[in-house]
Amino acid sequence: MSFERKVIAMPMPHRTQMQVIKRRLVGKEGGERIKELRAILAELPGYKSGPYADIRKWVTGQIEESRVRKKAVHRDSIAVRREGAAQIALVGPPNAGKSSLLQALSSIQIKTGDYAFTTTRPVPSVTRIHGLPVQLVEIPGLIEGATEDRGGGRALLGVLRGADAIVLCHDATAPLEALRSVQAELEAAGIEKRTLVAVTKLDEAGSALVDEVARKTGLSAIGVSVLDDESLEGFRDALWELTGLIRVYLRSPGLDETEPRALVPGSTVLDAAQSVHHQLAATCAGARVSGPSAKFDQQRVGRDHVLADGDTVEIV
Ligand SMILES: Nc1nc2c(ncn2[C@@H]2O[C@H](COP(=O)(O)OP(=O)(O)O)[C@@H](O)[C@H]2O)c(=O)[nH]1
Ligand SMILES: [Mg+2]
Repeated sequence: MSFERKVIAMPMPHRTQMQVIKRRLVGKEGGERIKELRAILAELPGYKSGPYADIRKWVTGQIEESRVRKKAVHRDSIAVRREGAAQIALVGPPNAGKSSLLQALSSIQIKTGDYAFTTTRPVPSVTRIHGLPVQLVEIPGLIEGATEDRGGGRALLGVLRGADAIVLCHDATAPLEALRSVQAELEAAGIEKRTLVAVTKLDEAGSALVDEVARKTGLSAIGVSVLDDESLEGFRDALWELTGLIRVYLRSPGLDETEPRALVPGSTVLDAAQSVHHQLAATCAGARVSGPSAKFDQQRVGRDHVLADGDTVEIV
């Protein structure tokens, strides 16, 4: 039985009760939110009037709202189950080399072809970057008029909305207008995410093109060719940077991790402990930190110490 559950069963002012309920709902969406709301409803005293009746009414209303939202979300998206530390969508005109990139970065087999619309559904694939899994999702042929749902574009835009970041793929041998129309589509749909332009098939063009694309799009750009392993490594690094996450190596008694954990920037020692187990967070008094956020190796810090990318953290 969780801490929150016990709290809700105790008599307490209804204002506090409301706060507890809201805290239980933080971060819960769709079916998960509805399930939690139902559980809360079952735990509430069944008074027909007074503050508890108001709370019941609020919870019931939330169930209904969540149901409507769940349906709307489902209609407008082709669900892509999230996996890994972050989800990055690969967008671009047909033939931009999206499937080839996905294939080069992971072990899955994807159809590629010289003709348009080889791929018709979003294709997710997990790639490991610096020891952490990152999900890449190829968004097939997002074309002009997607916001008006041409080519099933609206569902694809829904997937983009859910992604953490976007890679715009531009074929080095194609005119820039093709990319511009994709950019315009994203703008029209109000999608603003961290974005990187991948100038693909760089083996067929000079690297000066990368700067030109960056200048003309106003975005950072990186050149890549599936035929050049070094460029693929550089692309991986750029993808990690795009996630905006930090990598932290955690050590604590009974926890022997060789792979790092991904945390959001600004995470503290306490957040790191929490990512392992709330028990560890509860007993965490601080840590010994080595790496970019430490003044020296094994620096003893408190639980509020803010971590940085590449830190090694020994919870104490
Ligand atoms: N020379 C070269 N050709 C590539 C590269 N990446 C993809 N291609 C070719 O470009 C065509 C379209 O690639 P594909 O990955 O299917 O594009 P998508 O429609 O964006 O998924 C295929 O014929 C690929 O072989 C690359 O880095 N260099
Ligand atoms: Mg494809």
